[in-house]
Amino acid sequence: MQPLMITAAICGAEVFRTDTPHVPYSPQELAEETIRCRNAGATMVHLHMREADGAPSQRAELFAETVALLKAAACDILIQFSTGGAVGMTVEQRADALKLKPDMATLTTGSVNFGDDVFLNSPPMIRAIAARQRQFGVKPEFECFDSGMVDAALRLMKDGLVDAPGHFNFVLGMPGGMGGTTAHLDFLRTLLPEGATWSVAGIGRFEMPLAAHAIAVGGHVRVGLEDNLYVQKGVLARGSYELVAAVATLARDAGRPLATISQARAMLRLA
Ligand code: KMH
Ligand code: ZN
Repeated sequence: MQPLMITAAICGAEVFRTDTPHVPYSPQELAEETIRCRNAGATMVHLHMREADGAPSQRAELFAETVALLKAAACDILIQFSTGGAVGMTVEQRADALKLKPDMATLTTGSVNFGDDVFLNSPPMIRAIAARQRQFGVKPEFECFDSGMVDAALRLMKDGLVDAPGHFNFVLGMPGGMGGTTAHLDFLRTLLPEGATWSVAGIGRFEMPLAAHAIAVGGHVRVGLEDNLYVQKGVLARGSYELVAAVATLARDAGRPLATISQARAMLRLA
């Protein structure tokens, strides 16, 4: 079994200080939280940005500042930018920061009801983001909220718009998307091409059970305040690092070693 990669999704676009005081907003706070997650065992950080008042943002200047702080602190972690941003953002807003050439960036391969909203990803929008990722040599992580999104990613491969076999992240248990049981995850795994890597991000109460299942069956795991605020029922996590630490403990108990950064680069076929 491959060593385990843990992605820390540290702020997202939908979690605010009114939900938890522990969500980072500024580049300084994002960098400090990333370092705590790295120290707890994270291999990759999934980044969204926030303006000073907490408003979701995809401004390249904020991404650049956060990356510069991580580099200055010699934090050796893979950096993944969101291209999902927040519901309602344009493709131009969502994809601008790809010019900074992060290690990876997300690519959601379909539209999905997102709470009471719609997270819109029409085929032309998906192709435009994929093309910009290819332009800057940024590897996509296929963000799949439903099984049809796996099929859509495979179609992009067939059409030569993205490279096979790819890395997939299954986001499960969000109202409007695919459910968060191990049966849902096990079905999705059957759809992947030979050699693909995958992780799972369980939303809310699905986070840790799906993490434990992924550890057992050879997948990888994403956790963090973007997906779940609680480290135990009713107990707010003091940061995404506590959720990363909980996954690291599950992995240790299961006898699954954590990936080094160079192992993660090799598994993900990053340069
Ligand atoms: N905030 C959601 C609308 C991604 O990062 O690529 C989209 C999202 C997915 O979080
Ligand atoms: Zn995200």
